[in-house]
Amino acid sequence: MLDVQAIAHPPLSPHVIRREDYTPPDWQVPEIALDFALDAAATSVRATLNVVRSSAHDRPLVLDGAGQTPLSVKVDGVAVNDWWLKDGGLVIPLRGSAHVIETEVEIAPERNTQLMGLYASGGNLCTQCEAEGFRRITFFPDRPDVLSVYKVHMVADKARYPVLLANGDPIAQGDLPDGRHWADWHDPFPKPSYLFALVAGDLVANRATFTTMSGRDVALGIWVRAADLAKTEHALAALQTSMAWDERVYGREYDLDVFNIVAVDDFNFGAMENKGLNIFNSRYILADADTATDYDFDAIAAVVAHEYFHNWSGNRITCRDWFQLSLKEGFTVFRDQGFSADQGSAAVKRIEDVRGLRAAQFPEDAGPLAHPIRPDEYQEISNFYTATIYNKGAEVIRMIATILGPQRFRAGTDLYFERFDGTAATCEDFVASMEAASGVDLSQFRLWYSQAGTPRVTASVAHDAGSGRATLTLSQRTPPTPGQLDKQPMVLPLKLKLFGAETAQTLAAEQLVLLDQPSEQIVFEGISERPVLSINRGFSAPVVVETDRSAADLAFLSAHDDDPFARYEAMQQLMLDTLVESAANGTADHRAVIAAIAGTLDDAALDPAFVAEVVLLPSDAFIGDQMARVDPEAIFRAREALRRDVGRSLDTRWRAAYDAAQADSFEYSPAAKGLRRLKTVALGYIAASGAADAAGLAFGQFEAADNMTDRQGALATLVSGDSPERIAALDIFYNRYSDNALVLDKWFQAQALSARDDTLEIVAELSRHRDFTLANPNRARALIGAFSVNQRAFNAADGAGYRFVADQLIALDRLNPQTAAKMIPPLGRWRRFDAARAALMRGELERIVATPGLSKDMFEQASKSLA
Ligand code: 0A1
Ligand code: ZN
Repeated sequence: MLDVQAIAHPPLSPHVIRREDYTPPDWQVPEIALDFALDAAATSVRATLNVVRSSAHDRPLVLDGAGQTPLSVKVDGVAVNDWWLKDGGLVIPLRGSAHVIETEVEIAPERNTQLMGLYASGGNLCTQCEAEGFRRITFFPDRPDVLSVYKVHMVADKARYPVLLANGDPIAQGDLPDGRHWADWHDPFPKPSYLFALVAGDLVANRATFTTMSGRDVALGIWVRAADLAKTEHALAALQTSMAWDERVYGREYDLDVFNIVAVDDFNFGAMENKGLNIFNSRYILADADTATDYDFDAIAAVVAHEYFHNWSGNRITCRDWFQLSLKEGFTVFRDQGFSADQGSAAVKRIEDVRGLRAAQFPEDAGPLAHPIRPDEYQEISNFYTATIYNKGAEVIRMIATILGPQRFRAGTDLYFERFDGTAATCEDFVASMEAASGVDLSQFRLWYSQAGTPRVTASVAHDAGSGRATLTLSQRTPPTPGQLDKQPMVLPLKLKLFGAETAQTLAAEQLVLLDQPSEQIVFEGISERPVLSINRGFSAPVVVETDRSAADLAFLSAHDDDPFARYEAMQQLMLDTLVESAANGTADHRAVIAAIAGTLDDAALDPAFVAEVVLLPSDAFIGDQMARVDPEAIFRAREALRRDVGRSLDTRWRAAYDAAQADSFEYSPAAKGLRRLKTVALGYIAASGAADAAGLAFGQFEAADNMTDRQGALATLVSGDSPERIAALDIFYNRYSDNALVLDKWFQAQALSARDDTLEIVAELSRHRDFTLANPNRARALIGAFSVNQRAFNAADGAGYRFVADQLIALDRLNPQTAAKMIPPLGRWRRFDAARAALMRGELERIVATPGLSKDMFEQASKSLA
């Protein structure tokens, strides 16, 4: 069903919001009382706002709104007619310095397909207010620097909605004679409207108690449908672990008596940190061995931790305006990365995070949608929940931590929390706290907040054997990005070390170099043998490093470097050099890669989880990122040829690794996860080798699996092939899980990511499947989102992949603009392709921009992608 509110603001004359135009709010709202008569078809919302004029001005009160008409407006208890609507908002002239404003509106949650504001999901009612959803519920100054204490009264049918939750603490509840019941909640912490939440539903809780560092008991509850209760243990354990971790690592204690999490099936993002009432996409809560992969388990713990950590980095200290989004998001991602690193292998976690950064953020920084982590302007803020704000933002915090060292960094975060608790702060406030606590001058470092684009560093070492002197020359350059043609040199913290090429001894111990000039030389004395450079160890700076290291030197580092990330990186570079050459020339010498992989597999001292990461070839997309022009077919052929060769040449080793990784029964532990990972990687190489028994082996794994990791790993191998086992596995999988939406998403996604020639036909067919719907964001992303990152199928030379995705996004935009707009970037990569593909991609973007009734979300993404 169409969402009438979506149509209320047609785009086409884009309204640009600029950071430099920030002015403090004219009116503050220290208190708000909300009264909801909840019903899916028609919910009445009465709001009572205590408003206070912020300074000596004569401007009226302007409350944001989106499509509602007030049923009544009262000022100080008296109904008034002197108000008007402007841009969806409510304008009320007021005389005094403080007033009580009452408004009443009616909204229709079941018609809200945008999933912003109050909406229905699976028969329950829930809210999503970040960034600007609260204005779809009631008239309010919907901006993060207006902090209010909220009282919420809810009334609803008791049979349909037996559970009524909101932020803060429960105050009272009771029954009404007409079959309805009511509940009152009160949140004592002033908060911005984007952190408001309520839930009404038929839910049950998995409960526990957490005792905080000062001895207070907090009642924890994870609320789900009764049938899902058994799948909440992992999330509940992760919540308790996160709470203890934040006390230990950052000294942060939880501050309310209850902490509730609700899982919902229809959600635009991953989860939301509403004060005391987190609302989650159910994929980041529900897990058991039969339905969730190890990746899912890890992601659940990371997202639970992320949202919990926001209680301090986001809620107690929020953002002054949305340009400061990375203040809470970059810092909180950095915090959740640290948490996850502490739960298992820190090395593997770092590799995964960097792989994610390179897959999502580097292309963004190199394309038409590039923006600094603190943007200067936006049309639709929902489009700025990006890998740049989140993941590059986290890398920027990580660099500060690296430059300051652990003690001074902790002193800096303590000072930040102390100085800005209870306020709406800026990125500048964070950096200034770091400087004040450490004495380190971060003036030039601040460029990381204002300059977009990924810096490129070149590094080369010249060695003079006679004098024993080695000279390292470093230089940096940041490519132009839209609106920023000239870049200044940044501060790049580069951890580096020199090894002896013959002896493998350390010639120069690890040091942290702060490269802050366009170029610099560092001289090492007493270097008696030819040095091999290990640089950007631990990925200490989020940059691209170009070196003149030979294949032999990279192979050497892949075997000897004592920094696990650098070791992985050397292998990646060796593979990339080989693949790029092969994609360009149609062939390359595979021997160095094969030998290096053999050496890694033979190294018994290595953690299997780490081995599994190191022996994986870079993705098609990342190979393309290294090339002046992306040729998806050539890349695919080069990668398949290398996979086949590695599979065949090391067949015995893959089978040995595969057999060694068998486990008696499922266990979720870092060691068991590592073995499962290596097992499926080995299976992939056995299949790539073309071995006659590969499909049988995969099908055997599929059938025997007592967990989703093994089952999905086998399915992923089978779906790219052409065996009878492929059809059988897809059928079995579908029938077994046809009533489990999260697992069906995996079924759709596996087929969308397939390397088969007919993937587009299969995906188009699946888009008409009775279980496919664009109305559920997880399902839309599983099929359309996954297909658009399938480099070969999406970039089919005739443009059919582009057309299919554009058709789907145009349809999705009518329901859910936020989710549709997030899937525009693959079409915006046209500059990286040949003229024919570029024209086809542009054609689809132009068609999208010309669509009548297009949302401003889509308009911003598509029009900027064309520029
Ligand atoms: N603050 C959340 C992300 C989030 C943003 C917007 C949303 O609107 C649909 C939902 C969630 C986080 O960082 O987890
Ligand atoms: Zn967040």
